Amino acid sequence: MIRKFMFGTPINTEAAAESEEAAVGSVPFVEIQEGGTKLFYEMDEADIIYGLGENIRGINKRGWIYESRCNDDPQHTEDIRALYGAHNFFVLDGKACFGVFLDYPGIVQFDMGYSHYDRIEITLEDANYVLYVITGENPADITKQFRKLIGRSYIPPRWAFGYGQSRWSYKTEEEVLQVLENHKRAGIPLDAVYLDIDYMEHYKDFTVDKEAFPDLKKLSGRLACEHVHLVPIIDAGVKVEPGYEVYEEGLENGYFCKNEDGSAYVGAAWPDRVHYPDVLNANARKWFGEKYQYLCDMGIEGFWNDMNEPSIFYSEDRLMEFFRELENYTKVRPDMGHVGELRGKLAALENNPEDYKKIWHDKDGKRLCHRQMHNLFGYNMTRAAGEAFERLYPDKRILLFSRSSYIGMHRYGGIWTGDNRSWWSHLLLNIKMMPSLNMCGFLFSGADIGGFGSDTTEDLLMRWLEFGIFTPLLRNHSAMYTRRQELYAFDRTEALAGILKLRYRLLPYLYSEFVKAAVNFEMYLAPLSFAYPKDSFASQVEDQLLVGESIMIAPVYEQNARGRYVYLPERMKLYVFQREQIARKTVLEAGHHYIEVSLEETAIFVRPGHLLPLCAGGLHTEELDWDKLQFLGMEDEEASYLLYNDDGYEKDYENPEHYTRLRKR
Ligand code: MIG
Repeated sequence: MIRKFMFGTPINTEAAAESEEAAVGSVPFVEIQEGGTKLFYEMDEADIIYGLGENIRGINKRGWIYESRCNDDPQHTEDIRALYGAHNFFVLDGKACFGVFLDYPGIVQFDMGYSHYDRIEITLEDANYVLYVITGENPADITKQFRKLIGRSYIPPRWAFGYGQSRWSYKTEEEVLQVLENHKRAGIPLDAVYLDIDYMEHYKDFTVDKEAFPDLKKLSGRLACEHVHLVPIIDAGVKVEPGYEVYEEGLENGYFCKNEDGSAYVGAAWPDRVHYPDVLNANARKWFGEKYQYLCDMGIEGFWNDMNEPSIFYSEDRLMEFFRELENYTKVRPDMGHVGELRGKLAALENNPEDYKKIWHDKDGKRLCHRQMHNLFGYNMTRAAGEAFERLYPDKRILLFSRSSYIGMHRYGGIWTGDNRSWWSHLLLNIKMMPSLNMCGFLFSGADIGGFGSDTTEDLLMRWLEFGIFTPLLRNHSAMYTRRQELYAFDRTEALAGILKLRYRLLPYLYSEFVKAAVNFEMYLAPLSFAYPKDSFASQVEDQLLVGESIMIAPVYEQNARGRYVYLPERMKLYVFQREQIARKTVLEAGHHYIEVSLEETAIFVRPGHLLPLCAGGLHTEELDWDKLQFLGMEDEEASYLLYNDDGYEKDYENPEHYTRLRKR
């Protein structure tokens, strides 16, 4: 059951797709204080907290303080509080079992047992919000109700489930063709090559650098013949440059975010001085979204939206102030204190909370300060594109994912988890974060495989791929100046390619499970406890996941490990794949086991009563043969599988023709 409570005059975020009637009576479970800006709950010793979407730490969120404040922070260390998204939904499971969704676009602190291990303390900046309290049988049931409330998750075209190769940046047409060629030559599956900011002319959105990419349409056509898609990046900031069409149009129509005096707000990002499109304003949103057509006309069918927290490298006032202060330093006798001070001041130039107070939006005819609705920006930038695609290409799915997000955005696009590092701990973080994202509706998601920052190693990339092949978004991306991370940059290219080949063999299952999860408001990647709610050990397992209805995975995420401990809540059949081929299989009883999984191996556990369909594989999603499937599962039992498939672009997901009930022969 969902109960909705309104406090003050909330900003309409459109996070919920269904409009519930506000409930009368008092809020159950949580105690509300300080005029509504503080929420409390006393936890029991064994209570578990699930959810909060994109955040650091575990599946169980208890014991840390998280902040919903969309932030461009590339340091995803254990001690930070905020990442790029704001996902205010969690489920408490223990003595009581309930879900809370705080539909509030301002900044929120979720103290989940940080100040006091037994206490949840939620702090909002003001008391204008909608609170949903959801009760149900267990976390899975509550999550499903929540997902229905917020509406169906975005479903990308089928090719987007293929492998994508990215780098900041492939700077020229030749380089892109080289990437394609290298994949072909080495027999590495490939469905997409990503373009980072350098394809643009001086980082101007909706332009192409003519010298580096003389004919992008021709290039995308050439790639399309090879079943490969080009996926360009779009940044939130529009370059301030007289004569540049997007800038001129935006300025003329008042479509940019403003200062208090009504002039366009100036921030800074890659193009240097930028204006931010006021995507909270419906007209500006329509305008900005339709700009994507410029690239669609060149055959582009996918985009990633970046810098949309929005990121502000510096504001001019603050930088000038800093310069003035620097002059004072010339008059002092220098010491260590000054160095520390200066470092602090320099760091404070970036994404300064005070700057967000100076930005104004024009939402539904009202002028509102950005600070109150900071967490809606990335959501609405991506919504701008999603809505435009819906109008311009109603019959076609287009790939779209964003860095910043808020619940509600999950209907328009997916997310990637931003600037992680080539660290083993970030592989584990990826594993733990996925189910929380799924709970909040972000099914189409994934991390930069191999790690974005820092130098990767072959074994890290291999282990990461062995997990990444189960995440819907499967993209290898790395930062400038880091070690090359393409699969052909290592000694064991064939083994790395083999793991991707396993992904393609699994695609009929993974795609089918993904679409069914979206349509039925289910989890695609789930914690074990969602399927085994009565198993008290299962709820403590943080490094194994269920992928759809048929399988459990237990990735290896430690360097030099040749296996790992695994917990089986019930009897399962273990298949160990060496690259894309089955190397061994065995039935394991419920309980604790140590399993051997060498570097080139991937372990998949098939649940009893379920089947895992497997196709022959291919080098592009277009090449897969969905009619010839092999079934993995227990030999001695009856089982069937409901397979979903479509033409990869159409949107009639409920059409019964897309579903086939398969049985083992
Ligand atoms: O300030 O476009 O998260 O994926 O490669 C960095 C360059 C801007 C951040 C994104 C990353 C991308 C990078 N961008």
